[in-house]
Amino acid sequence: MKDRLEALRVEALAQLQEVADAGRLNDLRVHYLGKKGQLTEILRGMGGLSAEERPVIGQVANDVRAAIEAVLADKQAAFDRAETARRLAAETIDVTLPGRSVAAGSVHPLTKVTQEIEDIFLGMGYTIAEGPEVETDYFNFEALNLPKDHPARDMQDSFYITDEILLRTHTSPVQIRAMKNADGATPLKVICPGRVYRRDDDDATHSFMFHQIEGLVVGPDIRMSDLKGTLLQFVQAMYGPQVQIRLRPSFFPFTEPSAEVDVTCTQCGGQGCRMCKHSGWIEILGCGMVHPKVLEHGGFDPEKVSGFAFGMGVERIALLKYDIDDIRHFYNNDLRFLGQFARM
Ligand code: 2NM
Repeated sequence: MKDRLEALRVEALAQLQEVADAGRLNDLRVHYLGKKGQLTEILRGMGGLSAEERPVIGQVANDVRAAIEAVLADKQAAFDRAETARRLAAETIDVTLPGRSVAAGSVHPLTKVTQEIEDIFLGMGYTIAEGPEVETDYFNFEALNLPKDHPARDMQDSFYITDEILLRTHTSPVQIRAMKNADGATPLKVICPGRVYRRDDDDATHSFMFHQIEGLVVGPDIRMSDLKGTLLQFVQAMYGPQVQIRLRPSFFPFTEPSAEVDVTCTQCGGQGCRMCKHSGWIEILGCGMVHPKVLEHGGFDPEKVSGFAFGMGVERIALLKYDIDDIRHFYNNDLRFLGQFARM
């Protein structure tokens, strides 16, 4: 048995010397040392040995196993090193090559302007409210002091879905909903951004769909001076501390009195230029004191509280801010246009 073990050692070591790849090395490992391998096969005869022979043969078997394992390990390490070297040679990368740039998008200019306006009013303690774009006649007109036969309904031709349902023509219905939700509690300070729809023919300054932001404050003793101070605060945050405002009397069915608000031209500072058509002023929003009937529809007692409201077109603010000449640029999604706002 000792001779067979020695012969196995000689044979195994000779074969291992010849091995040229890791696959063959593993085959030999299994062949000699595996569970059904040669060494196990020989050791199966141990049962027939005497008590004196058994430790001697056991020692020899362990030596043979150790010798084979040592060569296997050496060979395996050599193959591993060769494989690593091969991969290092094959997989070299040029770390000096410029990276492949990822096409990154950018925030749409209308989104940017909307967020800027939102941030200013959030800073003044307002909350933001949103509502449905498909509205009922009641919320879009009736509650805003525009009864069915009111001539002012002709001012905004609407997209009707049924007699009673239409695409909202302004975001004011959201403010009626905000008032009802407040359930009479004051102060209520809210701004409502969103899409609105009007049956206009599209041109450089009109679109059948555009964006509005409207603001509303309701509380005891809210006055026109609060409105004026708020708007001055807003335009100076938006355009700079040098900007002034003026209010011109106007008419809206949902406010009384009503006014249109101009800012000193953001381009020329009031000297007169192409942008302000040489007037020094640019109109940017409409506003007024909320009509008593509108407060009632909102669930407030106009004898106890008052409110102011204002509304502006986001497209108009963005056109002025970025000196863009055509509203349709906002909707075409031409990357050459949109890309210009990536870092503005
Ligand atoms: C404007 C101009 C004036 C306005 C009124 C209301 C409401 F719902 F509180 F009555 N929201 N927005 C308003 C007033 C909007 O946009 C040019």
